[in-house]
Amino acid sequence: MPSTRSSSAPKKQQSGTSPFPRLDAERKTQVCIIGAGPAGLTVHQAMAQIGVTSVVIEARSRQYVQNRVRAGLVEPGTVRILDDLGVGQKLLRDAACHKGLLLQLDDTSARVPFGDITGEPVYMYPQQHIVRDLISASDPQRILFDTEAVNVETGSLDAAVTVNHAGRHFRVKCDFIVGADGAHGASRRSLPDERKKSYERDYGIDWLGILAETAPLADELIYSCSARGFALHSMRGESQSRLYLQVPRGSSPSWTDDRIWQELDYRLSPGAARIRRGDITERTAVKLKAFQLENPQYRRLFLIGDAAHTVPPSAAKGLNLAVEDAACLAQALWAWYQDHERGGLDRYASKAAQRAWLAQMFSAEMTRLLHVLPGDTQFDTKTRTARWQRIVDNPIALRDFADHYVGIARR
Ligand code: RFL
Ligand code: PHB
Repeated sequence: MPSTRSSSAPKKQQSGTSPFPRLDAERKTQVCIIGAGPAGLTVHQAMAQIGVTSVVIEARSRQYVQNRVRAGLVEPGTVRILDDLGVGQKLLRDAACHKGLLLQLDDTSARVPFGDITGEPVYMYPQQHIVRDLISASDPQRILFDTEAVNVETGSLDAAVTVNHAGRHFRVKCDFIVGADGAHGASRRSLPDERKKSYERDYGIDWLGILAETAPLADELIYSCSARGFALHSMRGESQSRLYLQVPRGSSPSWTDDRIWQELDYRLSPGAARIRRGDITERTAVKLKAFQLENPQYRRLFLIGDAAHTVPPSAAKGLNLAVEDAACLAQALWAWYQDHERGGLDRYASKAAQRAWLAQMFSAEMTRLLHVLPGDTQFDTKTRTARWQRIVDNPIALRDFADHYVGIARR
């Protein structure tokens, strides 16, 4: 990010680009962002700081996006980006700082002191709080909630997004479109067939995640692989636990609360005491899949975050990549608006893809290391054990694991 708070002589906002006092006219903005998730809102905040007009189009309500339970683990690089944008204060005040994790395989466990190894901690702070912080920092008129992008057009000189607000359609003309609308959004769909080339891996299992009103049973995360599969112990503050179980594809609805607690006890023991049960206030089912577009740019459309790549949540990289993409694109847009320098925009796609592939690689490794996958044989069990032992015993392997976990391997 071009230290956006102090950037010299940014271009002033163009006149006549006020946000949409009436929704039925054709409107203009410099950058039209689709999606008010962490990726889109980070670009929006960065644009506001350099005096470039942007508008965010969000299909869901403000209430919905501010309460959507998802990520919790935030890398130090992400914290720095948010802090540079002036939205890191609450995170730095409220987040728990973690310097280690427990890796457990069957009945053996080892602590990975990634904080001591890398000099960097990770932060536990709910994704929906990052979303709230970013929304609170922006001009409310410039985020159009309950408004869906239905058509994305991009030429080589200009671009436009057609949106639907309460059944009325209108068109937003812009210089650039940022497709930050997640894995199922309109921007990925709008790519011409010849630009849709992508790479995928489906691990054939799901995660069932719960948020429970019970104190975490340890101060640090526990990643555990038992003969019956994976479990993760995480937390949201001092009185809520965030717990995940590997479950067969599509089976989440059939898991009763009682069965979830029993299975968590089994898979998280013996490295941890039994979990005190509490009310389950939220359940999430996630398919363990990876996806990446070959090229996240088409003319004046730039895809960022989950729209460009989704990673399985095993290594907690999705939110962090989303914010990183946003910062990288914001810097390129800044150079363009400042000096008409287009090198950054031209390089965005390959830089973002390269970083995302490193996160894909580590997420795939964590997924293999910690899950019993369909079709696994005793051979896979043995190689998993060998890999686990190598990370635990070998300082170079441990260092590499720690570098990827805290995100410095992508810098
Ligand atoms: P988002 O957050 O999905 O936001 C996209 C937004 O676009 C809107 N939208 C549209 N708006 C207008 N018009 C349309 N046509 C639209 N179509 C969609 C949507 O309503 C939405 O508001 O994408 P973004 O910003 O790229 O952010 C990505 C992250 O949300 C995601 O990668 C992370 O949550 C992944 N993830 C984790 N990442 C981490 O870095 N650390 C973690 O600890 C972590 N844990 C997780 C996770 C994801 C999980 N699930 C549920 C998939 C844990 C879980 C369980
Ligand atoms: C979470 O707290 O939601 C979380 C933490 C670590 C992961 C995935 C999810 O690897």
